[in-house]
Amino acid sequence: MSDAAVQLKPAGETEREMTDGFHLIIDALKLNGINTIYGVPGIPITDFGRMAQAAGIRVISFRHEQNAGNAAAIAGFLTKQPGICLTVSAPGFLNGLTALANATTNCFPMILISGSSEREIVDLQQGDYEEMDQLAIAKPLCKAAFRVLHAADIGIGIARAIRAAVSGRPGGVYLDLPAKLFGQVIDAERGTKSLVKVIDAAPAQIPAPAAVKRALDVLKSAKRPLIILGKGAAYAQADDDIRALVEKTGIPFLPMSMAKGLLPDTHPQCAGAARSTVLKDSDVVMMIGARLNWLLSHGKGKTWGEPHSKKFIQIDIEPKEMDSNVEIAAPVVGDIGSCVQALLSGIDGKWPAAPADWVNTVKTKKDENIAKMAPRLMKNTAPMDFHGALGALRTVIKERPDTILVNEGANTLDLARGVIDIYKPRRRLDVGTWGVMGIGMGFAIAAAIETGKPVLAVEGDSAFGFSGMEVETICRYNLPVCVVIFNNNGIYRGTDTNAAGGADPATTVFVKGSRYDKMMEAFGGVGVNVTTPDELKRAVDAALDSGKPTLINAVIDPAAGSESGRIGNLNPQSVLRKK
Ligand SMILES: Cc1ncc(C[n+]2csc(CCOP(=O)(O)OP(=O)(O)O)c2C)c(N)n1
Ligand SMILES: [Mg+2]
Repeated sequence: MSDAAVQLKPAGETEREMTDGFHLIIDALKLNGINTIYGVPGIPITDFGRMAQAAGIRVISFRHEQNAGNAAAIAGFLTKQPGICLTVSAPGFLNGLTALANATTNCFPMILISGSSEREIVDLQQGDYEEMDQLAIAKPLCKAAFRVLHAADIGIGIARAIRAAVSGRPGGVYLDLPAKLFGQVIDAERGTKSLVKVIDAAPAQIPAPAAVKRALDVLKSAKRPLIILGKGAAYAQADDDIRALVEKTGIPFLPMSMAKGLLPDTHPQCAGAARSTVLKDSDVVMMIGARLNWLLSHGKGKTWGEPHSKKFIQIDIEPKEMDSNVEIAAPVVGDIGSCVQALLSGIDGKWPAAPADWVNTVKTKKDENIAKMAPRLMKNTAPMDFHGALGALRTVIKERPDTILVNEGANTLDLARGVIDIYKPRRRLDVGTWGVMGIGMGFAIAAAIETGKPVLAVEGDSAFGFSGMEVETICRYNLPVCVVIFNNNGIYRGTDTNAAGGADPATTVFVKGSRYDKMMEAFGGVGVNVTTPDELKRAVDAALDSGKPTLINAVIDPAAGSESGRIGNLNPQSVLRKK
């Protein structure tokens, strides 16, 4: 008998134990091991949040649903269980929807659960409170969308949502729960029986032996092989096997942003610092959980050297990913853990060592680039430039490799990605496939909650603004999060001027000399203003030692950044631009 059941005594009937939608949803989530909800309260889900908390689920209340949604999404990435975001109807739902779409794009398993208004009124468009046909709107933006109308279907509805989120290629799922459902009463025994425990939510998908053999043959034939690790590889939690595959083959590897740390960036085979060389000059490229999208220049063009000069091996759970941009010579379709295991079993003592001339070429280039960068990272000037400040943070992470780094911005993102070495899997969380601003505080909060590890969020001043109010949430839950704001007075730079010469500032600049640290102090956290790399390092060390919510305003030279960081080439140009 469910402890959540309520006692009702309908007139003229013998006493029956009853339950309702509120309790069944909670029971269904708990039955499936879901113990955290990220959300914002309001009609019709306020009481649900209270009851979930009372029932032992951790309910983390945010200041804006997009941040709660981003938290849920990254919780999904870190745990391989769907992260849950809970919102109110129409506007709350829409606020959460950006995060749901972003989760789907990045293949993070997440379920957006939104309360919704009266179906009968919504469907006749009679103007209900927060009226919106949410299911129809969510559908094209996520992997699957479901609505539950009857309390007896809650078990199945939640089971479908969980399975859709984590099986195959993970993604976002929308679950629509109309207000009326929460209060619907049914017999408790029937309710309990209706719940579904999802067995093997993400079944292994074993690659075909012929596909594995084809891949090994192509790999063996390579003269200049390269392995690219994507965030799918980080998600898979097949860390030991991936490392073994890379090390047994001796092939240089290039980690995509969120795959950094699967093997340490300081690993002798890491080609991160020789990126352009390995992309251009390799002849066989094996991608593990990485897609040939814009982040890899679609697998063609100048970045990739001579046209048709390469053979691609691609490991992905989604068959449709193959040939998405260029021909894939050896597609291996299956879950990454199973695929890597299968490849490993074909790599025996007779496997040829990676060609020495290629390995040496990559090493020479990499050493050259690292040496070029080194002096820039040691500059201890005020105001700081990006490299000087990042040099300090690079040492922090080297000394504290367990820390989870969250990172967003333009220059702040692109330069930190290159400068800060990551040593362990899933310790770098960032803007992902879309390069979206606003993930910062949501990711930082969920990272702290899901892992219990210290979090360092390195934020452009613009990037931070998208989720900045959540510093109150960080203080409220007393999370070990240290936010560092690279304050260069604006987007890309703080030096632009209004070409019309009027009183309005330029479109990319902010209030000069802002003190973001005072925001943290407003909520009882620690705020620090720093102007040199030494001060920055001391302040971050103190924050991570104390575990206290801290925000460090790091004053960066407003002229130091470049337009759009490293991707300025994507800006369209007016041919009519006046001098
Ligand atoms: C949701 C969203 N809106 C707008 C953008 C465009 N955008 C890209 S980077 C950026 C902010 C860059 O400024 P900042 O975070 O201060 O980084 P900086 O280059 O100054 O270090 C913006 C607004 C985006 N990527 N995502
Ligand atoms: Mg900035």
